[in-house]
Amino acid sequence: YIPEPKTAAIVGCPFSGGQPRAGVDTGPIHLVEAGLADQLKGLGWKVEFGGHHQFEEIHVDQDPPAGIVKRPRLVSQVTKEVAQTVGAHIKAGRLPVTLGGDHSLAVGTVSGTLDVFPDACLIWIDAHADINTIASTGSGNLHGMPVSFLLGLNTPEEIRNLKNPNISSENGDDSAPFEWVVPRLSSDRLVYIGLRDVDDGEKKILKDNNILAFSMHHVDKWGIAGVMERALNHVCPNRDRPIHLSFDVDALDPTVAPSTGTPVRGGLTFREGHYICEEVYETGCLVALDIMEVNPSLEDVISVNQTVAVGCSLTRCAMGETLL
Ligand code: EXY
Ligand code: MN
Ligand code: MN
Ligand code: MN
Repeated sequence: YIPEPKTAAIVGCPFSGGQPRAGVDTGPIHLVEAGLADQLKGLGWKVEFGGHHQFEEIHVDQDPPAGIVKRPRLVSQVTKEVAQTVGAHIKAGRLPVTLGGDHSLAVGTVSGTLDVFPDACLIWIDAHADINTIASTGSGNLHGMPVSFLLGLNTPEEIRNLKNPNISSENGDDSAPFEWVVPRLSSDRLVYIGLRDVDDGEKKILKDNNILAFSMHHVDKWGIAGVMERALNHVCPNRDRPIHLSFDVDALDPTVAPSTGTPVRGGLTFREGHYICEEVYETGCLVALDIMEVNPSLEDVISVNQTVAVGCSLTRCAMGETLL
C-alpha cells in the first residue's frame, strides 16, 4: 500500500473545537516548523504540503451545545472537510499525515480512509478510548467521542437531535451534525493500545462491542512486542489490510510528551511509542497516519520542544526510519 514513488501529504489541522483547552490548534504549526516535511524527504518521501487547513469559523452563538455535547456544528463541519481532504490524498496515491489538533479530527481522517478502503483497520494509540457516545459522554467534549461515530454507536435519532431547531445554516443545508458520517468501521477491525483512563461507560461499550483493547497493564505483562503482535494478528492477520494509525501523543508517558491537554501518568515509554510505529511501517500496510493532541501552549519551552520532537520522530518511524 505504500505509494510508489513514496509520496506523502501533510494535512495540517489547526483545530481545537473538540475540547476546551486553547493551544492544541497550534500543534500542527509547531510540527511543521520543526521541519517535519524535510525529515520525511530525508527518508526518501516526496512530501506535499500546501499550508495548514483553513477552517471556516462557526460562531459559538450559532453553535450552542446539544444537550451537553459541545460545538457539534463546528466539529462536524471541520471533520467533514478533513474526510474529503484525506480521502482525496489517498485516491491520488499519497499517504496523508494529519497533524492535530484535537482527536475529534479523527472522525474526519478515518472516514476519509474508509471512503477509499472500506476494509481498512484502525489502530488507535491513546491513554483514552475516545469512544463515548452522545448518551454516555460526561464531558460533552467531542475529542472523547470520535470512535463512537465511526462505529455507528449513536442512533440516527440521537444524531438528529444534535441539530438545534432554532439554528438554520446559510446554505439551506438541513442536515444534523455528523449525519454525513458513514459508520463503516467494524468493531473487529479496531484495536487500542496504551489505555489507562477509560470512563465506566466506555468500558461497557468496549465489552458490549467485543473490542480488543490493550491497556498499559497488557504492555507491562506482554511487553510492547507481544502487544503489537497480538494487535496486528487481530486487525490485520495476513498483513494485507490497509492500516490507519491514529496516534494521540497522550498515550506516551507525560515525562515523554508533556505538552498535551489530558496527560495521564503511567504511559508508554519513548521506545514503546516508537516501536509501535516501526512495526506498523514494517507491515507495508500503512495508508494514513494521525499525530494528535500536541498542545504547544502547555508546560515550559523545554517540554514543548520535547513533545514536538517526539511527534516528528513518531511520524518518521511510522514512515520508515530505521535505527540501523
Ligand atoms: N473520557 C473523557 C471524556 O470523554 O471527556 C476524556 C477524553 C480525553 C480524550 C483525549 C483525546 O484523547
Ligand atoms: Mn485521543
Ligand atoms: Mn487521549
Ligand atoms: Mn519488527
